[in-house]
Amino acid sequence: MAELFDKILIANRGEIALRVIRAAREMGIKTVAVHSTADSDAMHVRMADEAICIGPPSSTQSYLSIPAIIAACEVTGAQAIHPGYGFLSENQGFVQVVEDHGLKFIGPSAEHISIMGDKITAKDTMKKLGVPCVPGSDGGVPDFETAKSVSDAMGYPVIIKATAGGGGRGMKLAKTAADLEEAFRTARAEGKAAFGNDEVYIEKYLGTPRHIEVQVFGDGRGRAVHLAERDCSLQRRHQKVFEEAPGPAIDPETRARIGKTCADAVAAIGYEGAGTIEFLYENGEFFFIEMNTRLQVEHPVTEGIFGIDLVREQIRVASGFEMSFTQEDLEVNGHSIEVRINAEKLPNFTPCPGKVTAFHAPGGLGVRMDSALYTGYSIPPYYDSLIGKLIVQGRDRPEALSRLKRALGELIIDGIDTSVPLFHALLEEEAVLTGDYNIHWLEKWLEEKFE
Ligand code: MV4
Repeated sequence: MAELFDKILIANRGEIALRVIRAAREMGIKTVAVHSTADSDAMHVRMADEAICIGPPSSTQSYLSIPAIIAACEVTGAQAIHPGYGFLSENQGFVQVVEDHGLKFIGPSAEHISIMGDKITAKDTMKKLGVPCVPGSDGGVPDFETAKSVSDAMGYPVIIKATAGGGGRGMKLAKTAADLEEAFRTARAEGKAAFGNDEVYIEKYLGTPRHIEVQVFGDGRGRAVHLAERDCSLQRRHQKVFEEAPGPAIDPETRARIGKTCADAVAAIGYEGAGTIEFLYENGEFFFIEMNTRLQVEHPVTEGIFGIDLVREQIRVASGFEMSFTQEDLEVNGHSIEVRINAEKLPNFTPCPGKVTAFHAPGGLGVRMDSALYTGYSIPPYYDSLIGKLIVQGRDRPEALSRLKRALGELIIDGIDTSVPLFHALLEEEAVLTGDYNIHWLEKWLEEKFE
């Protein structure tokens, strides 16, 4: 008989730490926060049942310190660790250490993290599981001669990607054969310098795709479901700014088909917990690019359209329970949109930490504000600039959009600059109102608007 943990430790900070504490509390599970000396006054420290200081401000010496986090579990008697996103959430070495100490990592196995962390292995695995992939080299490309013959045969443009990269790091575009040598050599050099791995692979470059990602969830024992897709095409420098579910370009039949493909794939490998399968979507076709083996920042839009608590399910399966629903129970309801609120000054998105002199979260029907801000809080300069996520839910996309505009109008964050003005401006744009955008739309718009 499975039994829930009585105490879990959250190896993260900010809004995602609160997000995990909330799920745990509803399940009757006690929570331990960890924090750096810069975060003594942070909301996650106040909200958790217990808090432990694990080091100085620098992430490497605190939120990324494996020994400090393991010691905090031992001191408090926490039985499991939720990593949130970022920090140690996709670190297979950490998962191994956690397991070696008889603790449970709330997330997938070290092996699954490792398979998906290497982008060539990930693609090869997905291809064998019947997931449609971007055409390209089969595996790594060892030298320029191979790069040339693969690319010439496929046709240009092509993109060279570092196998240890991902999320836009270590990619080089070759528009024509003349650009190939330079792109190949720099991709390798950057892979070597950034990740200590110079292995690269080649893909056909897709010109104007959308970024569509399918949410999957597995119980670690061969059962898995999909929870439809999110369209996260509105990005700047590989940072998402506006995400929605379901995808405005995806019809129910397409959703069911790609969703089943993804669910079957993760079921086949015995995947545990939440995962995201990322695709480029162009001319009605999906092309796998990467899989993220963590809960993502934008998971609330999926929770919105299904009315399901993904963190609760993560904790359930980690403690050996079944998921609380099956695929048949899952039905898309309405439309959900998230905007990421960053402590940044436009037009250059310069990080802008400092004291929040007033904070008021919007409310009302269909409004969710996930944020660790409070009036009087000083945002430290050491961490990510995400300070909140405003998520709205409507019966359909137009209702979600008007609700978003209304909620943004209610939001008060005084004392610092934020990305809120960007969203007021975006909500005046025809392409945003119709959902007719691709991965390049936002950067082009910013260039024209601010340049
Ligand atoms: C691509 C691509 C076009 N063709 N691959 C960027 C992040 C990483 N996850 C994959 N990325 C891309 N891969 C092929 N074969 C264009 C991008 C890309 C992109 C993808 C998703 C969202 C925003 C993007 C912005 C620029 C480039």
